Amino acid sequence: MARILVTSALPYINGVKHLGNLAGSMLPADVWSRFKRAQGHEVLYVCATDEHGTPAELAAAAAGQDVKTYCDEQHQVQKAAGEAFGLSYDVFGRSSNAPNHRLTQHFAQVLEDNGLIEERVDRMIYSIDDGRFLPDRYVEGTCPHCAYEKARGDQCDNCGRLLDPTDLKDPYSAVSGSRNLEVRDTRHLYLLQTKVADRVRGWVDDRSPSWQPLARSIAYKHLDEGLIDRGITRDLKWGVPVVGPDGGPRPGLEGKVFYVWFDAPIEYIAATEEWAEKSGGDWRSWWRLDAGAEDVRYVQFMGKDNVAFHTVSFPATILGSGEPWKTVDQLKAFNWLNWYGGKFSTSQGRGVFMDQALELLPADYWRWRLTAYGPEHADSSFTWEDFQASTNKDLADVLGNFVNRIVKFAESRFDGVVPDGGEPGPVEAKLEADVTSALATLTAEFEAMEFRKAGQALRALWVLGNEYLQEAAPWTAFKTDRDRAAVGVRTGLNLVALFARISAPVLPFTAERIGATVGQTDLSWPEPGAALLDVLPRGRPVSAPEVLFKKIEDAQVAEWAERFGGGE
Ligand code: B3M
Ligand code: ZN
Repeated sequence: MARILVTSALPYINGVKHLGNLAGSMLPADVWSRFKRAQGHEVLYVCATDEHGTPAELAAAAAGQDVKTYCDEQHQVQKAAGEAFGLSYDVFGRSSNAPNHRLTQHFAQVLEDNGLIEERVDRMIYSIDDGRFLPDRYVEGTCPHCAYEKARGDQCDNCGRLLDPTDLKDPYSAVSGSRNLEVRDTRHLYLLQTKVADRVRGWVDDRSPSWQPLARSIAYKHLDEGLIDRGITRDLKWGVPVVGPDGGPRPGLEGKVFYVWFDAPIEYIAATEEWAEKSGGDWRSWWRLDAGAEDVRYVQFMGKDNVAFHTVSFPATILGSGEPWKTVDQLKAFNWLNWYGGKFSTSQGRGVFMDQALELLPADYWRWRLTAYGPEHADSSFTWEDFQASTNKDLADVLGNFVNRIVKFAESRFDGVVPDGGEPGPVEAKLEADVTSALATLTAEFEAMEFRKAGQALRALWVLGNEYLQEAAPWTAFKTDRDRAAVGVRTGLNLVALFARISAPVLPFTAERIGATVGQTDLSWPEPGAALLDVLPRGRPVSAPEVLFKKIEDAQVAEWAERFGGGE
């Protein structure tokens, strides 16, 4: 029994997330958490809405709401969408809640006590027409590196580089579009990352050997480019206020707040505090090395654009504090899910969003597609045609058909119970060997967080079931050798129970329904070497499911392509 802390990148509050966000962080975090829980480990999966910064302010303004009201509403909307997708987080916190305010201010204070924070007068873009400074996403313009014309002040969506608003060429205000901008002086806090760069590199050297190449290469790319001192405060109203040592306004920085990327990762810890407040759990035992967290394994899931913040910036905060905080052990990064050839976009409403997806089909259809064919080691595209294929060929034809066929046959020919009689023969012995080895592969792929490979290994097990039925053909045997047919049906029903257990991390809703057909409510992960094909008690009633997966018709594909756009 291990203690495993799982976090997925915290979704910005600015609207329901699209399938790309889901596929690259929350969904794999959920699948893996479910896998680990099913093995009997103690898992704490922490997520939250990331509610500060320019994304929140801009989205609230676009919705015509004040930021607080907007965040209150959108938090509930995202929480509901996540739950409807089966995301099994133990807590879905809010970075705007009190624990994160306290903890963010605490980190800033200890960093300052350690000589790692400095006040500097900055030259920042000020919009004369808007009457305000334009930090981060408030300003857009042309990327100095790749010439993309809609780069945002904090990061270029095209080349992924982190930017400073003053880097942009031909900048304009994202609020008003005004180009009537000037550079003005404003005072800010800087985190002296140059002073902790060696420590951060040492930490990455220590941790990254077990990371996959994507995360490791991004981390070193940023380290090799050289860490620079980083402004960690902003001229915004909404956020964690900058305070002095006494907790009151800090002279010279009144009315300023911390930068969203400074407080957001701290929310991983603060959300755990929120969890503790509700559950009576001990958040320190997950996060403080001096309170039991040495034996915690900490795994983070995120899209590749977030890796630099998690491998360099956040560690700079944590290591710079000099306090005994738990840092990430395993970091699993994902590439982009594209919408046909192009990008999903929240701001432009391009693609399918979590709430819309569930209006079309149940969560498990999407969970399968996005896990087994997700953007794992390379960017991948979502298309309606591929979605139709994976649903019809994998879920309906292979898994759904198998379960339906064997349970129906048990109903019609064996009084709707797990039949007694007969002895397993060579066909069953071969099946047992094949299943055991395929299950070992599946377990190893999940263990290694290789989700696409795990998906294929899972499908391979479902296929073994179909092949077995083909060969054992209990419907034919039934006419001449009832015992032989009984063995075939019994073995098939045991496979149904097994499929419920091994499909549960990816298909939690359907797995329960599949399990219910043969009375298998225990969906724990099978132990290696355990007997698998003759464990259901003989005589136990079984009952065929309602259709498990409906095929997607060509007409639906045409309708959705029309409604959501497609390969334009
Ligand atoms: N909200 C960015 C994103 O959703 C950001 C992640 C924060 S993780 C601490 O891509
Ligand atoms: Zn760029």
